[in-house]
Amino acid sequence: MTIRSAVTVCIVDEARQGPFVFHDGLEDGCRQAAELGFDAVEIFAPSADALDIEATRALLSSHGLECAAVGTGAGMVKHGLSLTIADESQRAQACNFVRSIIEMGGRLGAPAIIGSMQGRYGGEVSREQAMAFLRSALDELGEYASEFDVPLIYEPLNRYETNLVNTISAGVELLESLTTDHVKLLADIFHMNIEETDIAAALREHAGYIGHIHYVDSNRRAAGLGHLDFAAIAAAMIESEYDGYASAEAFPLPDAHAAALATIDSFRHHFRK
Ligand code: LER
Ligand code: MN
Repeated sequence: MTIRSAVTVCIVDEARQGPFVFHDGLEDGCRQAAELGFDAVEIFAPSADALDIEATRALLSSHGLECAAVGTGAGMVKHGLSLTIADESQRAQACNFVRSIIEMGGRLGAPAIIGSMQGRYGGEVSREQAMAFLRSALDELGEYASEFDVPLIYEPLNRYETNLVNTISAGVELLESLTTDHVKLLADIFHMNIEETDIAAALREHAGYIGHIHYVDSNRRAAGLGHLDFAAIAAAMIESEYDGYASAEAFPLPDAHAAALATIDSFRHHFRK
């Protein structure tokens, strides 16, 4: 059983204000992550073409880093797409965008994350219809991910970002309704702080379904810079034998270096004692 540390690197211009620690290019992010002793980086890229896979592998290995995961949110942020959008051809485009990111991640040994690309129901699309679109996309994309020997990571989001799946238990219900078993959940502690009754209890109860964790505090600052009880959260992760990354998807506050440093300090304090 191992819990490994990761930190986010965003190279999407449109997401400069987003909750990612490093925003100054992949080389800079990898150098700083390695200097601080992280095991991995999580990469948020504008498209699959934006990364030269061989060069990225070389960069990661020169720093002794793994790729923890890759984000698909640029499909929403840059192109306004989602897997539950009413228009069939736009849904197909969304699916193709995610497929391309799954392939990019797969070639780096990393799973892709479906977060904001799940979209939301409303207007012409009923809740039932949106959930049917989402299930069909996750079934197809989960099977595609398995071709690269990685899971697909699905992330419940708080109520202000989606009206589809807000809690880990609702995520488990969704996974149980799929035909593929290659989809795992992302437990984002920031979203959980808004939606769960008890964060540590939810992590314990649904441990078998959780494949990735966004390790971040109540205010979306680095762990330790908000008001969450990370001793209880870490104990739940350790005792439920979580085997995956604790990845800092946090705002670069007060600056990127300080956010990364606070994260790795919290990580070492709770997981490497
Ligand atoms: C969005 O709020 C989020 O948490 C990301 O990980 C998913 O796009
Ligand atoms: Mn997240």
